Amino acid sequence: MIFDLELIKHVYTHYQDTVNHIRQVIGRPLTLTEKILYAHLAQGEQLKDYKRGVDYVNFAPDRVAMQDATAQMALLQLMNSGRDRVAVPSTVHCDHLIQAYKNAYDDLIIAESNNQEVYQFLRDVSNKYGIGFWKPNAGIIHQVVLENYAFPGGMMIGTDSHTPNAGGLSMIAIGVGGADAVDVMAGMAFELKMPRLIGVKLSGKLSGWASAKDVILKLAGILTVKGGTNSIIEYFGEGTKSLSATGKATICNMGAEVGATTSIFPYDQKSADYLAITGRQDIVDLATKLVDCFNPDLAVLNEPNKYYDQVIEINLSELEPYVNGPFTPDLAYSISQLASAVQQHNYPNNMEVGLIGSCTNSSYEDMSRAASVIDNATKLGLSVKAKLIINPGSEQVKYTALRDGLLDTFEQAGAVVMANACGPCIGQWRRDEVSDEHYNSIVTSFNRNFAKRNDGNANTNAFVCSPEIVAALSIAGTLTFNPLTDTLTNSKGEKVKLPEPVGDELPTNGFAVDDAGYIEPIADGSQVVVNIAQSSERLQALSPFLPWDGKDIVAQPLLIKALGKCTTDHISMAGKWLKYRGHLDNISNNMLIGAVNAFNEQTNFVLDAQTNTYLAVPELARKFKAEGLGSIVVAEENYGEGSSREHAAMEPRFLNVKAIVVKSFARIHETNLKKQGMLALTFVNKEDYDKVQEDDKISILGLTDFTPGKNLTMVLNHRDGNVEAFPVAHTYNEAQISWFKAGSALNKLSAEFKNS
Ligand code: MIC
Ligand code: SF4
Repeated sequence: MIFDLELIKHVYTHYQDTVNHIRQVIGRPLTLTEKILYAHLAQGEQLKDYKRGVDYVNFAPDRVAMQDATAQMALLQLMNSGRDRVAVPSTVHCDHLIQAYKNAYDDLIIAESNNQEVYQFLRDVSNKYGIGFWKPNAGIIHQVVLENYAFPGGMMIGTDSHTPNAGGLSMIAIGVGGADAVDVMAGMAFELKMPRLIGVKLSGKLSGWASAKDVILKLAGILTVKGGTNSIIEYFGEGTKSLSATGKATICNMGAEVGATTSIFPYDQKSADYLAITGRQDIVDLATKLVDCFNPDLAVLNEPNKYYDQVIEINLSELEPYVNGPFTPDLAYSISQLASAVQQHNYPNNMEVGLIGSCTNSSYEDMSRAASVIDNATKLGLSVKAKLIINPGSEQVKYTALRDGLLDTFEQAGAVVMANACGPCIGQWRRDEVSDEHYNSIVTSFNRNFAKRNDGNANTNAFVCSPEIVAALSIAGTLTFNPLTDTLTNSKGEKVKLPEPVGDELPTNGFAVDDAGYIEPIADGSQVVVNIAQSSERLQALSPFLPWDGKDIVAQPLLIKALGKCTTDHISMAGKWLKYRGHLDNISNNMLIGAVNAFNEQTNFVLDAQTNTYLAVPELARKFKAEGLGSIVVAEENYGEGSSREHAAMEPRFLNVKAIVVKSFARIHETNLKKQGMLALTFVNKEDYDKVQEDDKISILGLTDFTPGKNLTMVLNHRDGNVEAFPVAHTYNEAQISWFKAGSALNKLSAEFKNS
């Protein structure tokens, strides 16, 4: 079955004319990104050459996808929006809430029982509002979207930061918070700052141990975790043509790790092959006629420096495998540098667990190449030293890999195959065998490796790499092993070298699946009643946030001044907290518990200056709230990096934090804060961060004249009586200021629906 075929036909009908028109109006050759973005301008939005990195533009995405951990909050907001049916095709995917423990079968039974209430809620709301529902074990959102919904030249948003995965099939796919998704599902536009364009020219061809993943691991080292902020990465050049569609998706997926708004590849034969084998020949027939629309103009290819804001070149023929980490995905070591880095930094060399899967690397090709490494090792008399865990990306990949014997290869070598779900990638991993003091290394084919992310242990050093390198390092059981050059000793005492991985990009016998796990919403959901039990620990109906009181923020205490990296995993941890994603009050108990207090370098231990005692961050915030006080959060660079989870913005809003003042923000998080009616501000002079003291009373002045482009003033009243004042900047436009005044974007939206 092809989803949305009518919609896609509709999108394609005038595509060529639209692109011609855009080129004419803009008056220059177009990049691929520009073709798709401008073809999706919202109704009423003027077609003109928008200033990249400056202008806010309204778009009309074709579809929305949500995963279960973010869908709960998104759908709770949708229920308050005043709308009764989604305006664009939307789906919910149950992938984040299944804990990996024993094996796929047992874990699924436990997940279905533990999460019954949440799954039922998601299903009911999906039925009511006409949303497609992918049940638990159907697969990870981005893999399922790639297999079923992504189409060249389309535009989608998804409540997950790795939504850009669909860029592998030439779709502009952007990760957003739930509030953005609600706008689009409610029939409103999606607002985005016109992104800058980073062109990445790929030449040459991959060979040997190098894989698509290594392109983005290398790029992460070049761009760092904030180098892609407010940018779209567009890949071009001869090298793109040799990469499989799923390999391209891997690269686009992990563009999230450099902060990119999204990433995209041009449409080519590999895209067509993938669409065809996943049952979408009709789309190929249509898209093939529009190849020019789904590729950059020739003039752009000839003079990329003229059309992209930055151009980076990567020669695939010279690419080495990379292993990035620990604790940040941009610490890139090529495999030949890794051994000395391990020694120099004292990373635990004993590699204890290898994990293959996640939305980044769980395609058939990934499984097949990793299985070839294991198979070769077995034939050479080598065993797998580390524990090996596999999470297939979708039921379709799993079913096909099982049919083709790939899963047998893993299992015979001692690997455990878990559910088709996120599992250990998001801390849904019951790793009973190690304590939290245990200093150890793991390698994963995932995309992120922030502290505590996988097993909740701050002493676990997680490294990310390709599935084939995970397999090789798992066989060796050490980080310092370089499969390109080193040998291992087999059961007979012989020194053997692992042959290079080989694999099938696509299954020779096609994909197969018994039950892919999709449930169509009922035609008329108006009678569906969505129940939220008053006593529920997991779900809580949302009460609208209060509107702004019309006053400046005066003399509020500091809640925490965070030191160093403060990702959404630090602000609103996942793992065991995922179960509260539908209950704002309960999940607020994890607010900023992972952030490091700049004054004592401890986590979740902040000064209550009134009583001179130290409390947990949420506890102190609740105390202030109970006393009718607000508070201020101060932090450093790229605050809110990582996930799209809007809980990281809603929790401070709920606990009465008045402003988040940082050196810089990650894109999705900054928008999430604005949407929830929070103040997201940046230091004009980054050194002003140093002036903030633990027992300060902080004011934010200028709100009565809150205007786009005009700085506000932050005043620090130090305990010794000294006062320091300095400017703080913001990026709010008129509409966003109106959200702040209304208390949240949702308040504004529902008021508009009531009045219409
Ligand atoms: C992640 O990889 O961090 C997540 C969990 O998929 C998040 C979404 C979430 O927090 O639910 C993301 O990437 O947006
Ligand atoms: Fe799931 Fe991990 Fe992908 Fe996030 S990054 S969607 S947790 S597999």
